[in-house]
Amino acid sequence: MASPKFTAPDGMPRKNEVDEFYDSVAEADLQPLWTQMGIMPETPPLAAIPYAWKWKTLKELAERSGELIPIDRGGDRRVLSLSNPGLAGQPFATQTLWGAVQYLGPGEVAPAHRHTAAALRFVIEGSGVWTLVNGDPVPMAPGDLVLTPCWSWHEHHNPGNTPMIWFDALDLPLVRSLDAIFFENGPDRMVNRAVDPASRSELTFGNGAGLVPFEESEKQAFSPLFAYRWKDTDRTLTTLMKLSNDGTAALKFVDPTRGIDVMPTMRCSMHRVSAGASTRKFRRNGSSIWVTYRGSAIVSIGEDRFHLDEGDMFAVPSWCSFSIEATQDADFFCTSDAPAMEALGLARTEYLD
Ligand code: 1HN
Repeated sequence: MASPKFTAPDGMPRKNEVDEFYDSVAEADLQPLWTQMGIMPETPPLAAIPYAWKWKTLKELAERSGELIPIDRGGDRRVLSLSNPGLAGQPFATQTLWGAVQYLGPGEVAPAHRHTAAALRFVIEGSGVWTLVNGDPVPMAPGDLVLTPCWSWHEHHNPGNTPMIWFDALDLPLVRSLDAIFFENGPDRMVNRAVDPASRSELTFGNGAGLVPFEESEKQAFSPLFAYRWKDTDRTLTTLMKLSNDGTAALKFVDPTRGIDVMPTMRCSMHRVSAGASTRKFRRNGSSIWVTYRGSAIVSIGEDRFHLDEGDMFAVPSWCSFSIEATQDADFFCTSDAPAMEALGLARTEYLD
C-alpha cells in the first residue's frame, strides 16, 4: 500500500517521501545514476590479476588428463584452461581471452566442430598432429602458430605414437560478453589420412616476400594463411635482432593479403629478448596472454614480478604496466585483444620509462 505523502513546512519532501520514490524506482526496474558510485572510474576497474602458470604443472596435469579422461568427454577436447584467480572461478585467463593447454594422445582424434569464438594454437612440444581447418590439413610442430578463425571447421588428429601438447587461445570471453556465441558439431569422425607437409593455405598464401596470388580470392574477416611456421618466425626475429640496438626484437603475424592482424579479435606476436636485455615498460588497455617459448626471464606485471622458464604462461590484465628482463636469451609468443580495442576506437598505450 502506498504510504501517505508528507510535505515539510519548508516545502522539501519528507524522508519517507524520498524512500517511497526509491521504492517506486526499484519496482519499475530502474536505477538512479546518482546512487551508482564508481560506475565511471578514472581507469579500468580490474578483476583479473597479473598471474603466471608454470609449465611443469601444466604439463604434468595435461599428461594426467591424457591418462584419466577420454577424449570424447568435456567438449571433445582435452583442454585445461588457465583460470585467472581474480575472475571468480571462471575458466578465463583474462577478461577477454581464454588460454589453455590441450593434450592429444597417440592415435587420438578431437572431432570436428566450429564456433564463432576464434581460436589459435601455438605448439610447445611434440610432433605429428595435424589440424583440419575448413577441409585443409595443417601439420603442427613446435613454434608454429595455427589459426582456426571464427566459424571455421576444425578437428585435430594425432596419427603418431607420441602425445602432443599445445597452447590454445580463444576470444571466448569477449565473444560471450557480446552475446555472439554460436557452436555447431561437425560430421562424424574422419579417418586419419596422409598429410602434405604444407597446407593448401600455405602453398597459396605462405610464399613470403610479399607475394600473393594475382587473382583476388574473396576476402574474409581473417587471414587466408592458417599456419605461420617457426622457421620463418625464427629467421625473421634473427634478422630483426641483428638490426636492433637494444637486444630486443618483435614481430607481428599478419594476413599476407592485407598486412592486418591475423584475426579481427586477436593480435599475435613473437618477442625475442637477449640475455641481460629488457623491453620497454608500458601499459595498454585490453589484455594479453603470453607463452615463454624459449629461455627464461623476469617479467614485471603491475606490482608483481614472475620468474619464467620455458613453457610458462602468464596473463597481463588491462592497464597493468609490463616489461620483460631476460635472464637467458628468451622468446615469447603473445596474443592480445588489441585489434578489437583498436577497431572500437578504445585502444590506449602509455610508455612508462
Ligand atoms: C575448442 O574448440 C578447442 O577446437 C580448444 O581445439 C579449446 C575452448 C573452449 C571452447 C572451444 C579446439 C576450446 C574450444
